[in-house]
Formats: sequence, C-alpha cells, structure tokens
Amino acid sequence: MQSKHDQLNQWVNEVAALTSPAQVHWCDGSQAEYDQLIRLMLDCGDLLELNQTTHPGCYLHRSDPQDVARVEHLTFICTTEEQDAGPNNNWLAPADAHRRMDELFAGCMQGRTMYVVPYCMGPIDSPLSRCGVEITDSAYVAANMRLMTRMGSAALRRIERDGVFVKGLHSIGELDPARRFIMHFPQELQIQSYGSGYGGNALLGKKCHALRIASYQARQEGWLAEHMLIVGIENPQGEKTYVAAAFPSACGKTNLAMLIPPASYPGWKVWTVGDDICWLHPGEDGRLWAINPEAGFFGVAPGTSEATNPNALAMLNKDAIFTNVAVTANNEPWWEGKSDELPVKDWQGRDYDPANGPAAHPNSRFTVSIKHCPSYSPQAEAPSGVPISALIFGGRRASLVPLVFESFDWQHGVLVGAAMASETTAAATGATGIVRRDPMAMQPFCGYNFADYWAHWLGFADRLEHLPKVFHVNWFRKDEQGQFMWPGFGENMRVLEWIIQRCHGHSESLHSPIGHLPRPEDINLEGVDIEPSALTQLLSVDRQSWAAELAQIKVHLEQFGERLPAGLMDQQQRIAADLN
Ligand code: GTP
Ligand code: SPV
Ligand code: MN
Repeated sequence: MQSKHDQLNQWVNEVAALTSPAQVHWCDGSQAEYDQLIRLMLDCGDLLELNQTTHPGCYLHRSDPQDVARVEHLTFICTTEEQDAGPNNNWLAPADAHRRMDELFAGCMQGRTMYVVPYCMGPIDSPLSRCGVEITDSAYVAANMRLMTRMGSAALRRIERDGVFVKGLHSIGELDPARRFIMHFPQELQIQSYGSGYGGNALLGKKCHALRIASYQARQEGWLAEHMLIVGIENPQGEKTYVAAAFPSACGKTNLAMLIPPASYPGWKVWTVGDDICWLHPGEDGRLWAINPEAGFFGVAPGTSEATNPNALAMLNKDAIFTNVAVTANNEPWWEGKSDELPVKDWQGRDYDPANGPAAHPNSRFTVSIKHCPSYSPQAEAPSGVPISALIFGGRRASLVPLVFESFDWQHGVLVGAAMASETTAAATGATGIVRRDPMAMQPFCGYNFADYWAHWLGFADRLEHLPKVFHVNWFRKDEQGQFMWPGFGENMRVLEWIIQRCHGHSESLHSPIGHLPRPEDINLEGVDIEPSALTQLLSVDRQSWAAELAQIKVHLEQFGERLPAGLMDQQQRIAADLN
C-alpha cells in the first residue's frame, strides 16, 4: 500500500499479480531516484556514458534495431463501437483487446522491477492539467518520464486529491515486433502497451495519453488536445503574440518552437512554451488558451546544428539522454547534420561505415527537460496557459503548397487542417517521403473518428468570441534540382512576422481561391539570400494543380460518409468552384 488512493493501490496489486515482477518501486521523482535509475542502466548496459567532461549527465541508449519508431499498424483505439474510432484508426473491441493484452502481460515482469510512475501532464497546479500513472518494467521509461513530465510525489498527491487518473500499463516484453501492440481504451481511461521500449510507444504520457486519450476526453468536455508547438513571439516593443502550430512528426515543430530570429530582426524574440503537444481551452474572455502538457523534449536529433537550431544544441550539453545517435572518437553524441566531424560508432554500436547507411538513426532522439531550453518561456508554467492568436498548420510538400496562406474564416481554417497532407518521415515505421493526408497532424494520434473531431473543431465558432486566425505554411518546397527553395529554420521568422501582423490587423494580402497570401513585398527579405523569382514562385497558386488537389481532398473527406460535418464539404465545393 503506497498511496492514499484505494483504486490506484488495487490496480497496482492486480497488475503485479498478473505480471509477477520481482519487486515494485513507486517513483517519487527525486534526483536521488533518477541517479539510481541511471546507475542501474549503466550497470546492465542499457545506458552508455557519454563524455562527462563535455557532456556531464549525458547518456546514450541504443534501442533494439527493430524498435526505433512509432508503429501505426500496431496501434489501436478500442471503443465499444467501431464507428467511434473511425476510418482513421485501427479498431478492436475492448474485450478482444483486453484478452490479447492479458495473455501478453501474464508473467511478463518475472525477475524485473515494476515501476509505478505517477505523472502530471501540465503545470502541477493548473486546473487544465491531467494526471496518469504508468506502470512499466523499463527503467529507461521511468527516467525519461522524469525528464518529460512532472513525475513523482507531487503528481501522486494531485491524483489522491483529484481521484481520476489515466492508467497506463507498459512492458517491453520480448521487444518482438510480432508481439507488440499499443492499445487505447478511451472509455476506460486506459492504455496498454507491450513489446516496445521506444518513444511514443512506451512513454505513455506523451502520444498515448496527452493526444489519443486526451483528444477523446477533450471532445466530451469542450476543449482540444492537439499535436502542436506553442510559442510566444515578442516584438521590439515587448508585445507578445502566442501562436500554436501543428506539423506532422519530424516536420519542424521543435525547430520552430525554439527559433532564434535572424540578425535583421533586432529586438525580436521567440519564447518556447511547448514543442509537440498543446491542450487548448476556451477561456472566460472568449479566447483560446493553451498549455503544454509536457515538461521536456523528445526531439529529433538529425539536422540539429549550430546553424539550424543553436538553442537545441545549447541544451544538449548536459543532463540529456540520447537514443540511437552515433558517437565520435571523443565519445560525444553525433548525428547527420551536426558537424563535419566523422563518428567512430554508428547507432547500433558498429564501427562507422557509410555503406551501412546513416551513422545516427534518422529517428534518433534526445530527451531533455524543457527548463534547459535557453528560450524557455516564463509563461510556460502559467496555470491558465497563454492566449492563442493564430493556429498554423503545415506539412512537408515538395510542390504545390505555398510558403504561407491564411484561411478566409474559421470554417475554411478547419478544412485547411482537415485537408492537410505531408510526406511521411522516419518518426513512424514504413516508407518515408510518401505524401499522405495527415489532418491537423493528428492522423496517428486522434483517439476518435475524424468526422466527429472536425465537427468538434467547427463547434468552436459558437464557443469562442475571439477565434484565432488560421494559417498554413510549407517550409519544404523544392526546386527542379531537389533543393529546398526556402532557407527555413531561423528565417521562418519572416513568415511568422507576416502572420502576427495579420493577427493585429495591419498587413496587406492577396486574395486567391485557396486563401489570403502575402504579396512578395509583404515578406521581409532583408539580410537573406533568396531570389525574388523564387519568392514569387513560393507565393503563387497554380490553379490547375490545386483543382486536382481539391478533387483528392473530396475523396479523402468522402471516406467519412454520413458522419462528415456538412460544413467541410461546402468549403471544398466553394474552393473547387472558385478554381475552375
Ligand atoms: P516530432 O518530434 O517527430 O513531432 O518532430 P518535429 O515536428 O518537432 O520536427 P523537428 O523540429 O524535430 O524537425 C524534424 C526535421 O526537420 C529535422 O531534421 C530538422 O532539421 C528539419 N527541419 C525543421 N525545420 C526545418 C525547416 O524550416 N526547413 C528545413 N529544410 N528543415 C527543417
Ligand atoms: C512524433 O512522432 O510525433 C514524436 C515522437 O513526437 S514519439 O514520441 O515517438 O511519438
Ligand atoms: Mn511529435
């Protein structure tokens, strides 16, 4: 008996009876406990020490080579009605899923320690935060949960007070892809994950709780759980404008969240509130308020450099856990794009040989507390969150989609989100570089039928007096040579500037059938090397190609049949007609 919450104690006992661990450890979240977890993992080889002179408190974990990313085909939403999960999810009846999972979990923790990990998603004193308890047999998961959530005694006290919590049960099992499932039971506030130790499959507070379960709860309770970064953009007058942006996995959220404005933007600053998940609540003032439920980053390593993301590099010099990166002769972490140096060991611990592919896995990651981020926002702990002026959707589109456009209104904005598409990335298993629809960047994460989700989004028009403006961006257009046409990273500030000017009502735009676009002269190009002709191309709308896109969007929406809210097809038809 370790808590003052009878149901929690009872559940822990039931799980222990099912899984037969050698011992049970309730995590208190203390530094001493974290140090002990690290020591244990160093002793058993789950962690390797990196150079403690240049990178104190930094460690490397090499995951099983068959367990390096999310697995969408093994991820299920188990609602009583299949239609409630929708065509966007894999579905299993709850009873079937429980039977399958009970078989897998039976006796699976023999000889292992079972960690009971209480955590709070969101500031510990915020009424908008929600708690969970993850039971896991992975010390790596327990340690990462301490970096990424408010984990330990304070969360447990809140759970004892609140009563309600999300139950997450996780075992690495045999790390056998044939015995791997990530099951969600939104009606039971329950998650069960077996057979993976990686990221979103195993750190159950993140995608499983804060998006799949939370999105389901949010619909019932009148808020939104989104795959969005949150930033405050401060102008030289000291005014801060907060925006949230949804880009699919590995499409630039972490980078935009800690952007450093270019030299030609003196006095401007970007403050990081969150880099991956955003909970949005209507406030009493009629605006939308956002909190970041997380307390740390699980960020993509490749591509992170002094040139692209100096803030990230600065926070990775201490107290970070790296997963599946390479190491240099000096035992420092290394990944493609970091430096010109060559590594000596690849992500699997083999001597580096370019014939084996990239030295760091393309989905290699770092885990670090958000408090280490140089641009960490003083408002990140605000119990009421931050007020959102704009929502930004975006994806990786080598062609067609302009650098930026603004929706005409909220309904159109919801269509822009629902119609989003992006090239697949290494964040999930399967082919990369394939364009697929990824509505609101939530395709892998929405815990219920997208048709109902879009209806819920549309409903905010009646709930909010001050709706955020909705934009779409694309940093990833390529030219005929396959080169990115837009410099991206810090230079994305130039697009953010136009967006916030639009929010404050003082900027020009050009009307097009797909939305408002900036005129080329509305984007500040001072101090950046980009051909005016390239910018013109980045801001143009090719009617014929867009007409084809709208036809595809229609097919995409039609999958949702009768449940699709009428407003979306109206928008699609209006734009298609305008284009012809
Ligand atoms: P998840 O953590 O998977 O949700 O990813 P994310 O959306 O946070 O993506 P992240 O910022 O980690 O970027 C993913 C990859 O895209 C990295 O390799 C970045 O270097 C690269 N990237 C980010 N922003 C830009 C950009 O503006 N332009 C270009 N060309 N690449 C970018
Ligand atoms: C993503 O894939 O969107 C991530 C990484 O943020 S994971 O935690 O693995 O979902
Ligand atoms: Mn993500």
